[in-house]
Amino acid sequence: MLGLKNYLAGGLNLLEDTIAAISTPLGEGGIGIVRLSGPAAFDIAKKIFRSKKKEWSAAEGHRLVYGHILDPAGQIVDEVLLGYMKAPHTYTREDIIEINCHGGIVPSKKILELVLSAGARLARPGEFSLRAFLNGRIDLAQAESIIDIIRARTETGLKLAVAQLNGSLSRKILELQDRLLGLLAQVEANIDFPEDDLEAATGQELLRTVGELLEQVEDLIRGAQAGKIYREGIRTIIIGRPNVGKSSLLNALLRENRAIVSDIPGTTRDIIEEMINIGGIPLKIIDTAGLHETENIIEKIGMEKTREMINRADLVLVVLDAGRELVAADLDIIGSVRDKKAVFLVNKDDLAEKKISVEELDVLAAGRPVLWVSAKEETGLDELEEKIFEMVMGGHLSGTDDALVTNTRHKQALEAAQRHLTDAVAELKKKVPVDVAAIDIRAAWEALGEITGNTVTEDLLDRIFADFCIGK
Ligand SMILES: Nc1nc2c(ncn2[C@@H]2O[C@H](COP(=O)(O)OP(=O)(O)OP(=O)(O)O)[C@@H](O)[C@H]2O)c(=O)[nH]1
Ligand SMILES: [Mg+2]
Repeated sequence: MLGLKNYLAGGLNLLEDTIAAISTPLGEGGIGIVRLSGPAAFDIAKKIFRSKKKEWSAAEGHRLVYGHILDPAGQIVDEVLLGYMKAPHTYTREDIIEINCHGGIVPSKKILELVLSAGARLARPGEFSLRAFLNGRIDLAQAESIIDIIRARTETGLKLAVAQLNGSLSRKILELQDRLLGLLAQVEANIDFPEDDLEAATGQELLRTVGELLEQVEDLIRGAQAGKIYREGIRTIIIGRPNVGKSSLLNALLRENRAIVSDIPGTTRDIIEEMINIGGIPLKIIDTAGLHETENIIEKIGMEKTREMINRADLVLVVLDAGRELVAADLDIIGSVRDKKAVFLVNKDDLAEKKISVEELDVLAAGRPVLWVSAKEETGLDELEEKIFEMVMGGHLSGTDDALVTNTRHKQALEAAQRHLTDAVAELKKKVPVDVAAIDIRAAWEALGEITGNTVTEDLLDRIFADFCIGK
């Protein structure tokens, strides 16, 4: 809360001036939108907009008017639809004007220039959303979910972000904070009437409630792993000797011919990255150059890159060729993923003659799954997708809980709260005076407040909103 006051006192007149930005991507499209928010939004629009019919009045609010944007010389700049929304029922809770012009770089830039010379200030990235937050329309977790909605890569990611925008996480956090505050009030009361048996009784009750709240915090942390996966996805790398069918496998999973496939070993030289969706998880799938002994300098560079990528991958798909016996290069590759989450794929399962020993491979896989697939015939791929989902989500999935924590910042705040509550439990068990434990309870309350923004600092706000796009 102290942070917010600083923010407002920061000399930026944050909420007093009227901000403007182009809210649509710069490029050619059907419509471009220049958006204004702030007390002078209507006055500024009046200076540059003429409607054909009657005068439009701000008092009506939430209307679209047809008309033209004119430059100071009275020349028509573009034909537009102007949307005006009266505070407080708007995105920022301020007066908002949205000028819908023809989608193109020049019209929207020209209109933005006119708006700025008529008295608006260029908005910083995320400043519309920052105002929505500062004006109390949304809390911080909700503001952050807006970026997640924009950046969602699968429907599940979108669903989680929308739930967060609707306040699913915020409600849970506020409930936890409320109960912590209740405990602090109890401790206060205790200090005023410091009778021994009352203190002991309070200590017992605190211990029980703090323990319960700690469990709830830990539940949220457990869900965060799954949430992070839905939001950020999984880096998956396909590796194997040349010609085993790595690129064919990528194409089969993508269901399109993305990578060049040929029977010449060494076909793939560059790293190819694509996104696929497995049960709502965005998978960044990376095809690589075949790994083998070579003197070819270009191939060597490709392989060096592959080795780096293996280290950074969350999951490795090791591809083997059913028609060829395992050789030293295969064993090297298998050795290089000793400590990684991996699936072993014996490709070309359609070949009549199999040269790979199931038993030998089972030993080498060391408990990790071995699947027989054919990229050519597209068999075994459903099992592969199921296996990947299971490996990635196994142990992390807490049902389809709406209030899944997806954001690393939120997870860190929860972990801080967890540490403080754990300390409080330890102290209460040692029967320290309750006001000592109260210090940790208060710290946990503050840590949780960073999620919704009721105990947030200016730095944090800067960091969060800088991550937004301009015009949002
Ligand atoms: N029979 C059969 N042939 C396959 C299968 N998958 C791939 N191939 C063939 O194997 C050859 C090599 O396929 P690629 O996908 O280019 O192999 P790669 O592992 O990407 O090879 P490099 O990029 O050279 O490392 C091609 O001739 C493919 O048609 C399969 O499931 N069955
Ligand atoms: Mg290839």
